[in-house]
Amino acid sequence: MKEKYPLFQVMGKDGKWQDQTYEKELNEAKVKSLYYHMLRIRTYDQKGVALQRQGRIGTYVPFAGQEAAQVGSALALGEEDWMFPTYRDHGASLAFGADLDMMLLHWNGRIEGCLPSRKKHIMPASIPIATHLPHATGAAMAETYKGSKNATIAYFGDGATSEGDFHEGLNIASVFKAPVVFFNQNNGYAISLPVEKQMNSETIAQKAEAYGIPGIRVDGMDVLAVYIAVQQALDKAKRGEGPTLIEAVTMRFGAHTTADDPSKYRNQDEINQKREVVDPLIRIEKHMKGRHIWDSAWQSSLSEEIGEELDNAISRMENYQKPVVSDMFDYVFEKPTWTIAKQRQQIISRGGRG
Ligand SMILES: Cc1ncc(C[n+]2csc(CCOP(=O)(O)OP(=O)(O)O)c2C)c(N)n1
Repeated sequence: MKEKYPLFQVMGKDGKWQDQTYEKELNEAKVKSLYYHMLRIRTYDQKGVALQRQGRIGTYVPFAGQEAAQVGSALALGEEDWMFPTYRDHGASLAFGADLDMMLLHWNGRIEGCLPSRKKHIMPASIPIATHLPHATGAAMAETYKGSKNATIAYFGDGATSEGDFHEGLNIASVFKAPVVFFNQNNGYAISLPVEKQMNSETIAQKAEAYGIPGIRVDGMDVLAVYIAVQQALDKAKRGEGPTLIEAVTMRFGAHTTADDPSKYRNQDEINQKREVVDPLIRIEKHMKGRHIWDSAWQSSLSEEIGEELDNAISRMENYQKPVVSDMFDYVFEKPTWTIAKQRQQIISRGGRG
């Protein structure tokens, strides 16, 4: 099956052109923008893990290693397209235009950070695995009924493809030719379960065959290839030619979440050695150097600007007004159940700010 679904690459592992067809489109400005967003979300992710370790935010979901997959896909979207992310795709959301302050408030456990994005069509991150795939199909169908040309992208992991909702989402999208791109990030693990134990399918892309839609396998460490593959799938969707399943083969460098200890199920030394070789930021840097569009002064000032932006946003998060305890209960159901109403009352009577 790997021969039938070859890995699409625009850059080789050494950063050199593998496929120069898209050279014009991947001009200096575009490549610099892809690099900027990857560096921004890498820095944000490092700070996220550090903040959690220092007890300054709650559980955090790292995505280091998946920056090319997340940025390449997000930057291929049109202004009015819809994004359905999971808990791990906050890098993609930020690259698409999610509000940084709200994102940090979300990780800080604040209700204000859970409100829908004001800037872009970004749905709240799905914590249940794959339940958002039928929703994404529905949103895509709604856009068609409205007569718009907006497409939808739905993110999910390798583990999600074992869920019933994956099947339902893809099948209905295929039957109704919904303008949706199913963007899988195969990072090799569903928490501690390696993909080889998750399924007997050699690839995830081949699962598209069951629904009669195209399946594409792309190197998820190659930001240029991801950008091109997603853009082509979105264009196809917008032409009314239906959905595509894309498998971006990638790697999660860190833990599943900060509540996970990956050393229990994989060899950290091996991972650390491997990440040096496959790091998507190093790959695009090599590519840019090869094209003589790398400028270390530009990179340093970018790095400084991003650090400052993040430090200021973190300080705003920490100086944000104190949380209201009843927020924990008020947004579960439209009308609280008696159990929730009782818990709310108990906390407030113990001195919580209601
Ligand atoms: C419906 C459902 N079942 C189980 C879980 C518990 N759970 C949280 S993350 C996870 C693994 C998901 O793996 P994958 O889809 O590969 O995505 P990744 O975390 O690697 O991005 C599971 C089983 C859940 N959140 N939702």
